Amino acid sequence: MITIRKLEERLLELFSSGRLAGTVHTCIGQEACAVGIASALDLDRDIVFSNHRGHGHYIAYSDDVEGLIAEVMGHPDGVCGGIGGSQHVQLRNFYTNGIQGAGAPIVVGMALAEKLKGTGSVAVVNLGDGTFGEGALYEAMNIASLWDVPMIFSVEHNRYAQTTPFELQHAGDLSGRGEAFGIETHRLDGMDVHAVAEAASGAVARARSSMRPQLIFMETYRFAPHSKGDDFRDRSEIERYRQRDPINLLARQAGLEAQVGEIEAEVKERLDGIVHRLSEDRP
Ligand SMILES: Cc1ncc(C[n+]2csc(CCOP(=O)(O)OP(=O)(O)O)c2C)c(N)n1
Ligand SMILES: [Mg+2]
Repeated sequence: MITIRKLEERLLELFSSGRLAGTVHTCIGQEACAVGIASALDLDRDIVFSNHRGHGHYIAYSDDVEGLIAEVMGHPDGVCGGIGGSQHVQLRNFYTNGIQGAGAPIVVGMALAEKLKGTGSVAVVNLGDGTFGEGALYEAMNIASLWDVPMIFSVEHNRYAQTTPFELQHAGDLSGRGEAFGIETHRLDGMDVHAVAEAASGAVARARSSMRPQLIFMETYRFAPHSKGDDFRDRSEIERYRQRDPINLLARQAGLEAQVGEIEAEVKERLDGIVHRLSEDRP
């Protein structure tokens, strides 16, 4: 989680100094969602299909910090040769797509293919609350449930789509949308990595054994702007959520508060080395 946090902060710095190609959407504040879900997967066979805010999902899946930074810098050592950028990252069974909701029907097909091949794989699609405005998501939920597809709808409810609060976009209860299609739903605190890991491990096991889709609905918050500077949220609201910082929460739970600084320093050294090498070696 600290690696993801520090990587995202570094990407924002690199963006400000004009060293990134394209855009970035950071997941600062949402690290527990990415790490908790990845901890429940069998990374040799399960599939992850991420969205525009996918750096944390990718690092939790691969720990490929260098491949991601290089990719976002447009460097040929990037995981996709520096031509995909932040929103088009692919490695082994990890994919991203920046079009909201596009991953959902694709994952239905991927997970169905795995079911037909008998591999026992489960596929996860990462979604934001704003993406509940996309019709393709409901078509995906319908077929996933109707055809018993072993997949997880992983929802990070950070309360906003860009700067629009969810209450101004959606009528009714977002967390119950999957249940309308008969999809078992797990609601939890997305700031608590243990809660996410526990719910995800149960949901993944159920999807694998019963072939029934599952929905994990995580209440979370993003501390940084949607992308770089576009933020109209109330400062006091951001401050309130910062009190529930998932890294501090985990450090407290684990009694590791004294070690956080040390881990941050190690991560910083790793990032410094990578950025230095990529900057020197720029083609
Ligand atoms: C189909 C489509 N429409 C609009 C956009 C532009 N866009 C990118 S992210 C975003 C908001 C997404 O909100 P949410 O699903 O809540 O995810 P979050 O950014 O909060 O993680 C929008 C409108 C897009 N990428 N795809
Ligand atoms: Mg959102």
